[in-house]
Amino acid sequence: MGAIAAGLVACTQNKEASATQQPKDLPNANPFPIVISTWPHIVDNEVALTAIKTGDLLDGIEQGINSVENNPEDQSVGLGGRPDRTGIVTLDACIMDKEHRAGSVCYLKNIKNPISVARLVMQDTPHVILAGDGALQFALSKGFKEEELLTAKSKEEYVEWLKTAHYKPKVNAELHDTIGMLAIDDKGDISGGCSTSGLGYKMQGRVGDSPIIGAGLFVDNEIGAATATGMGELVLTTLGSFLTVEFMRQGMSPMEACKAAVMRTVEKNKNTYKEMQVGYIALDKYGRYGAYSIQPGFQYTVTFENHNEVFDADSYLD
Ligand code: SD4
Repeated sequence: MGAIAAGLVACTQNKEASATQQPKDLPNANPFPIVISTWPHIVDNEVALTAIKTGDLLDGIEQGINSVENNPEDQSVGLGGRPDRTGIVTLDACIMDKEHRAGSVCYLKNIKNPISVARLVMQDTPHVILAGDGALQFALSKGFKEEELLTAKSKEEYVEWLKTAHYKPKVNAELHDTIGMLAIDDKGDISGGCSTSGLGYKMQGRVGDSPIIGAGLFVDNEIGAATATGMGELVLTTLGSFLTVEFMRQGMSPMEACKAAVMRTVEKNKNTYKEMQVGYIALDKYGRYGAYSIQPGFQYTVTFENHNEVFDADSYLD
């Protein structure tokens, strides 16, 4: 078995991996840097990897996520994101770095790169979260330009949706709303980011898990990082990314930790989880990674030198 294949089996497919398995026992770790992201993001992960190799870790996270935010064909994030039920695109994003600093924006309108604004909140303000008009004013003061984010395609779908205005949030491989990205550089430092237009046709003013540190994203450079996708309300009420990192702190592998966090969601939402999707990806200090979701169909992308691949996450339901 090749080095890469061995690492992948150990990290993503070994459902039976013992909770006590130690990193030193793992065969052939993959080369650093490593970038992982929720959903298929081959091009964007490659952008991140290149930026990490030529610049630094945070540049990689920011530029990788910018690559999705700038793509009008991607209706999950930034330009072209699906609007709320009043037809307005509102964006949420957060970033967390190896120094345990964090920045976030919520309910940001008309600025297509919320992850970049979140980075500046982290670096240039005494705060972690800026919301709404304050976030917009801050972005403008930093030179960001306002633009219409609702593309013709997203508008057309929204107008169609208005005919019934039936709200049933659905998250699957075709219909998802978030990129969460985690990376470890060649020094073994970890950072991550998360950006979203939130659930399509959400109520006006709704903010999900994605900009909330501990819910949509958490990084602890001593342990690892995790990020979430899916029904934000369920991630918020279990602080799922924080929980996943804490499970890794207790000795679980990334995949085991993602599974344990999903199981917490299932246990706490016994009557509703069958209709809901929540998925986590995680990366640990040793470069191991894993993912798990409630429903099948959650995919994630793993990228390192000479390797860029989309995987199906294991899931609780078949
Ligand atoms: C939210 N977690 O706003 C996001 C949505 C998402 O794939 O991840 N969709 O609740």
